Amino acid sequence: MGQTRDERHTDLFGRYAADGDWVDRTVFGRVPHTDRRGFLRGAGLAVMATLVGAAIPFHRNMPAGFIPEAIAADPLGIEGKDGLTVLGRRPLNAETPAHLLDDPVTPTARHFIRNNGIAPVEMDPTTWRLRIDGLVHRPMTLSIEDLRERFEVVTRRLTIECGGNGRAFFSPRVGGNQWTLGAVACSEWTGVRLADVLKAAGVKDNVVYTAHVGADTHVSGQKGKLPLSRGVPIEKAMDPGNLIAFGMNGGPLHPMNGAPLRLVIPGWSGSCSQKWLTRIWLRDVVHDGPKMTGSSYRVPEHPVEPGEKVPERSMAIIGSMPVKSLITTPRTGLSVMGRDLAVAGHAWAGDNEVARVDVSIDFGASWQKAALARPANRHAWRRWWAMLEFPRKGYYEVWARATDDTGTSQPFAIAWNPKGYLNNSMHRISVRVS
Ligand SMILES: Nc1nc2c(c(=O)[nH]1)N[C@H]1C(S)=C(S)[C@@H](COP(=O)(O)O)O[C@H]1N2
Ligand SMILES: [Mo]
Repeated sequence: MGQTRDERHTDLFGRYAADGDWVDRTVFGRVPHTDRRGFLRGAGLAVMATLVGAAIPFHRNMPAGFIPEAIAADPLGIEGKDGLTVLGRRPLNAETPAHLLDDPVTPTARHFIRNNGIAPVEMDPTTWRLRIDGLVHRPMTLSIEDLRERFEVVTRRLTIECGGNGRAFFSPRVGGNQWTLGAVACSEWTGVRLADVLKAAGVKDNVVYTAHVGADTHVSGQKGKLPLSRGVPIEKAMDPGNLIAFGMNGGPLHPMNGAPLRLVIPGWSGSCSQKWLTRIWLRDVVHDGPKMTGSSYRVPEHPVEPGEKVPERSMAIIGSMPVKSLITTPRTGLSVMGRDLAVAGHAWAGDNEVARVDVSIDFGASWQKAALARPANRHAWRRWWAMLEFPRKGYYEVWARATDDTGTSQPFAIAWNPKGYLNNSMHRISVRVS
């Protein structure tokens, strides 16, 4: 078992993602079922030396479980990803700093990673199978080749935002990954429409919900236990904007973004977009898989006091994500000479359309309308930009506020909720003018 993994995962982080226990055992000689770690040894020492780029003369002095600075200082260390900030390694979660999200189409290297479990080891597109079953007239098992041949292949720019993006700004603090701004991306996805596949399978009249299954495994290592299995109401599933995707930005999907096959359900919480997709089954009840029940991806039906305990029965499942924007140029903390500054970013609005974006340099006392590019297609984020003029030297903040086509704007302050979802409060950056 260790042998094949050895060959496949050439770096420590790839191995950690695939099998952290194996790494602990091999690199640090951890004593199973205890927290005690042994010493760097044999194969582990060789791996470590490769990673730091040289032999380690004093390796005997390294404390047990020790991660060398050269590795610790590496932001992610995963091939094909660049500039991401790591929030957790097991499961692996990493977000993108706002100023690195400036491209209209998010490069694969900059697409955030949100894993609830451990990515599968096997991601071979030639042997991958997708099962469509449950309440359908014609259950199907499809290869990626079948999908390409039997259905129209389309390419669309689709925004994916994690329901917990912005959680770090809640007060009082709530548990979970402390996402700041960067659990959002708009890559160009290629695949077939989920609706076309479901129509081919023949959705029965009594279907109310989809249920999505992926090939990732639970962090506990328990066999058959899914880390996450979410679904959407059948009406949302039949929206032609949803894709079963096998292509990302003109290439294959990145292993951490669900290779070789995933759902992209734009407009709704990223959790609906199952990665490493192996099965979609149709149900006559609201799906009750892991992360569908309890307080997961649910918010209070009525506003609550910050810190309040909210009973589960007063929590509703999150649907469309709220209107939001980012300032991606310039990065925060900039010092500028001269009085003019170009600012730009993106805006998106779940299943709604972005209607306008405004910017302020005087803490919201007055607003200036930003220019807004057309979206490439529905559910793509829209580029906005503005030219600012500062009246005199000093400290400024640039605030951006998007408004959707229902007239709803981003709030200044956040409506607190127990799990820290849907934080769409305005993004602001600081600028010093000299
Ligand atoms: N199989 C599987 N699919 C998954 C997840 C997961 O943990 N396992 N995480 C979901 C969540 S919560 C989000 S926000 C998106 C993130 O997609 P990304 O990691 O490609 O950015 O994937 C979703 N799909
Ligand atoms: Mo998420």
